[in-house]
Amino acid sequence: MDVKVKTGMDGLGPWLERADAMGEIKRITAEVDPDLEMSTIAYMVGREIGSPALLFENIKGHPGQRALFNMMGSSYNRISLAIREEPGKQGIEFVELLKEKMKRRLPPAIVDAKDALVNQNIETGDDVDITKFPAPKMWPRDGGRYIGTADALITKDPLSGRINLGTYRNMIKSRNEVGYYVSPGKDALLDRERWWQQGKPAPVAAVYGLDPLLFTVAATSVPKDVSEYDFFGGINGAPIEVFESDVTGLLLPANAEIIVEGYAHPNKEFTEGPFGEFTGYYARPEDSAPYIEISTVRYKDDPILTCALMADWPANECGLFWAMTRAAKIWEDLDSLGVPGIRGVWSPPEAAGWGMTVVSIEQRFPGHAAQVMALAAQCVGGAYFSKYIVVVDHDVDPTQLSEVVWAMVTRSRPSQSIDILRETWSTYLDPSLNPPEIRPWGSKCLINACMEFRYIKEFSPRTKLSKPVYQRVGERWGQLGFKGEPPKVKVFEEDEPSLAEEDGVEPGAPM
Ligand SMILES: Cc1cc2nc3c(=O)[nH]c(=O)nc-3n(C[C@H](O)[C@H](O)[C@H](O)COP(=O)(O)O)c2cc1C
Ligand SMILES: [Mn+2]
Repeated sequence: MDVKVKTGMDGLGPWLERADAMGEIKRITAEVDPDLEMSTIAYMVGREIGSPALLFENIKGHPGQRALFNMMGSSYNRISLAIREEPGKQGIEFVELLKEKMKRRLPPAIVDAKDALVNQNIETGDDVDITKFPAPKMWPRDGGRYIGTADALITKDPLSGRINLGTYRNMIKSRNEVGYYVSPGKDALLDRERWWQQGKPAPVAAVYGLDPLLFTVAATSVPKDVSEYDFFGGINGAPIEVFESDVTGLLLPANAEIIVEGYAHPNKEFTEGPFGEFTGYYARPEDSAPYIEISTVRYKDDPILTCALMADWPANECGLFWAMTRAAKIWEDLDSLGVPGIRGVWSPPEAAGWGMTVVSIEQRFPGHAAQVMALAAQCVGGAYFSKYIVVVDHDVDPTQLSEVVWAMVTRSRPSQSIDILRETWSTYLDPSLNPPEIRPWGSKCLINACMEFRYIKEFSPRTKLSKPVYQRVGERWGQLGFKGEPPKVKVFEEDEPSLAEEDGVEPGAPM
């Protein structure tokens, strides 16, 4: 097909160029086997925080094809580029910035299909062969090759027309069939069921090489009636370019690397999995899953397949970016509910990205901490999978697990401070839910690790440094015989916060 190439502002290319210029991309030109070898290298490199993205350029059995692993990994630099920011921010500052960006929504811009980069190559019918792409087998006990990991599955709600993007694992079934596993409650499943209820096959597309921002929004829980395309536009600051497919009618990203498209039929399933998951386990035994009968494959010239290894932290590619967007979305949810006093939200990447939420607050009124932990546990951004929700005071840095644990053991009383929520939204992928028949129902532990508000005035004062003395010592740090910068300290005696704000309530005052 003769394509008039329009240079996409979005897509993997512009990001890759910038990350490359920053020295964040490591090219591997030696021959590597897609069968366990790419993933083993990714795991080994991923053990180091901040390790580079890996572009495999010489893949056994797939001459001329390329695969990108550890796209964002545990690197703030590459995640910053993905959200269209200069590197520099991390921790709570980063989450707060992303939260503000998430508040904006911009619908996609529809471009002509012939201008779409991804339409440089279009294959249909007997020409469809997805096995030519270098899909990896990630873990020794995986049930097959997973072409879709750092991907976005595109579906549509037949009633509202809302286009959904979600990241789902896609295992190759054959040259023109690919499975997709969806946990209960996810939008791709709800969309599929609506088509099937109407007795129609469900239109599905899957993007296998994509802008890391598209991957990010596809992997984040956003409201079910809002398209992830709108979130992309908001964070990007400009709409994503899409075209309307003449095959399924779905809106597809114009600047994607690879897109497959077709229909999933009711009652057509195959044995999918097992798959080494984000929890660090082969969590769901092999079971049946629907698949897409692929009628059309589109790809850019020299496409790059994006892949995400799922593993224990820090080699878990669902670690840092997932934690950042999840924390930002929870914070945005709390803001939109009008909950005051939120100083920071964190989702420790160590906790399989989604296992734990920490919120730091400035306590303002009786019941404030309990309100925050209940809402953080069940809001749109926070409800899925998470097991431990901890609320801490604002003198505790939620990004520092050592400080969080210290607050838990010094400020919470297990007999008073812990609530359990039962029968919550979880997944077949949680290895702790046994016997497996109880899946996908989970439970959540809410821990109030704040100083008890009722006694906050009498609460044993925390030992804090005197600021003038700290500064004096800092100035003499070298003279005292120490090397380097003096350690940073954030909490001082002088900074004792005012507990009664204008619109707050005096602690202990009757309501
Ligand atoms: C690399 C990666 C792989 C994922 N694989 C799956 C999967 O196979 N099944 C699933 O239900 N969720 C999976 N998820 C989580 C979903 O992408 C996530 O819950 C998303 O918010 C779903 O969006 P949706 O409900 O809008 O479709 C994965 C996430 C990542 C980052
Ligand atoms: Mn969705």
